[in-house]
Amino acid sequence: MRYLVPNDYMADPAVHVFNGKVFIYPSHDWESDVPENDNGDHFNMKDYHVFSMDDVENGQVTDHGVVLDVKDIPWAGRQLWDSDVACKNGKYYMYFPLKDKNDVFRIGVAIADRPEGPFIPQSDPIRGSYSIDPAVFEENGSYYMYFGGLWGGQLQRYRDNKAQENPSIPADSEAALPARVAKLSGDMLQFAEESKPVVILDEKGKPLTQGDTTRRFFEASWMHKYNGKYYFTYSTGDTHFLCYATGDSPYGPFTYQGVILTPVVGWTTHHAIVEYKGKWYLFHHDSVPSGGRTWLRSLKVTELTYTPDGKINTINGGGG
Ligand code: FUB
Repeated sequence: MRYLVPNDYMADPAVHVFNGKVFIYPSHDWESDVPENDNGDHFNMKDYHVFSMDDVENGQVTDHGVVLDVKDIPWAGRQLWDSDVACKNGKYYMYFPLKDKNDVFRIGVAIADRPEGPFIPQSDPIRGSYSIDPAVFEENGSYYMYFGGLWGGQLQRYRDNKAQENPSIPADSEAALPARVAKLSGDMLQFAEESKPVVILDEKGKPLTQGDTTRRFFEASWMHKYNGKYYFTYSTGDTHFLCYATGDSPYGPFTYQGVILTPVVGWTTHHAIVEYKGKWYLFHHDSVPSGGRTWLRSLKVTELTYTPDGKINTINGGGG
């Protein structure tokens, strides 16, 4: 286990290997003095840095500085949350959730010529985008964006891509509100299709219910492929687990498999899973260095291992 940026607060890592190096795209936490609430107003981030390294376990971590600032985003309201970056034809596309001037989360795009940025934002968010935590997975030239997050992430304001007049979370006995997935357009700037639900089934083939709080989706989607299987990984939010579910297609359905990381110190838990130089790594965050302040989180990395039958060995997060 290693803290990666000990001199600043960084969270929500998205991680990719570009040009032979590991690039980390985190949220940039800071003390903005906004009081803590269930809406997540205290996560009041206003810019992004990019980090890179060529040795995960011991190498130097290079800070490429501020690569996108909220003041340069034409449609910005507030709160730059978890982003991700995808590469296509030598261009790098950063996808970021941000509240617009009406305090509604949308997903924006910013473009760079290099993985370390700087990223230039488009003038408007992706049409029809909503909620938070975009994560982009590429396969055979198709790019799939997973997104969504409950509570302050506003996913409960929508059903099947339509805004609800009276937002609500499903009853405990109903199917859980799922993350969403949509293929991106050829120019990487829009959705190519209506997003679809990322359904997670239990061991009997039934969708997890909303009341199944230690297993159902809350936020922080990530996708990776291992031995031909698609691993959809996510946070259970208010129960603080990172979990995984596997399937045979990027669209799912996925079957719940287990816990990747037990709770950390801090409320949120968020991650990326990446293979580099023959090993798999879990990048995540906790609030140990800030003394448990949930909005001041620190980036960590640890090795992630699989059993011979493709199960992920559970890692101890060290929290309560
Ligand atoms: O950083 C703000 C939010 O906290 C992220 O978007 C969530 O995934 C959680 O980590």
